[in-house]
Amino acid sequence: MLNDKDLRRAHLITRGNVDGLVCAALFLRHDPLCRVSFVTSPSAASSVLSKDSFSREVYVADLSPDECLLSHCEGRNVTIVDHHPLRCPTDDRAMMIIDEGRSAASVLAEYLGSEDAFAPLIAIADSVEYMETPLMEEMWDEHSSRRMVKEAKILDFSWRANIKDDVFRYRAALRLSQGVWPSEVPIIWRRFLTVQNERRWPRAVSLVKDRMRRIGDIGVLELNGRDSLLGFGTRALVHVAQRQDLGYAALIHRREGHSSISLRGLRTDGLDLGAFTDDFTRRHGISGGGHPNSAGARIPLSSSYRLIKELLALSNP
Ligand SMILES: [Mn+2]
Repeated sequence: MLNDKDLRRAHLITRGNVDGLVCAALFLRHDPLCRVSFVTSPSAASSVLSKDSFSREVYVADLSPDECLLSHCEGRNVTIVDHHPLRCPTDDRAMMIIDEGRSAASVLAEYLGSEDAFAPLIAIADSVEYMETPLMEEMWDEHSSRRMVKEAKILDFSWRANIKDDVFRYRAALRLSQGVWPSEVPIIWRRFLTVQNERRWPRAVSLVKDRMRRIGDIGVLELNGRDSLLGFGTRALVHVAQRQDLGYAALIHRREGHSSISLRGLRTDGLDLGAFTDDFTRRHGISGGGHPNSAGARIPLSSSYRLIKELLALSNP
């Protein structure tokens, strides 16, 4: 007889990139029945959390908690696992497991006590997050850097084939939770081949090279409406800006009614972009925030130039 009661106790809310996919795989290993939601920002996580009144435990991984997210944690059993420095490290509304200098997947793995079989996947998450950890070095030695770089690329390209496809993300994470390599999972391999055969990465990079403007120390790329970087968004912009020795990268995507902004800091001694975005959106709307070297915002269409101007003034004192 079928039991139609929802027996899933835990709900993981995480990002849909490599770090989030590895978090999902680790969590599914730990609790194969868990529910998984993929989101792109802390505010999207808050909205998912506010709609879930059934899960007994909620884990939020790879999303830095803001006031809105914390307000939805009140009175619930929520654990936040992240790897970005926190502006308010203690808050009794949620349990916080925060550690810097490695991927969120690595922090989650330690918390859950993951098996050694997952070490390569965790090292892949560290590398895609640009975190050079001892585990990464160990795995690069053990399995050769050629293999590790290739596996990281396979996983990173696969989800970019269709950035909206969370069913793919769930299936991919479920297969990875068996402790296999990305290249051993047929659905991941096929999506990787699509992105590879369509030459999306080199096309995204050349699009950025054509359209990026240098404003002082900032590489600025403006996109309109349906323009896209073939799934590679800020990754392609950062790649080009870094090679031109710029300090910051700013992606401005004008959509209907607002601009979506992504900012990346490319030097370790740069401005705190999370604090900058937080302050800017407080004054000019609509919402935003993030980490010292990675932040995002939704702002009114008319504020884009002001944002770049302020960033320029602060970064070039
Ligand atoms: Mn991350």
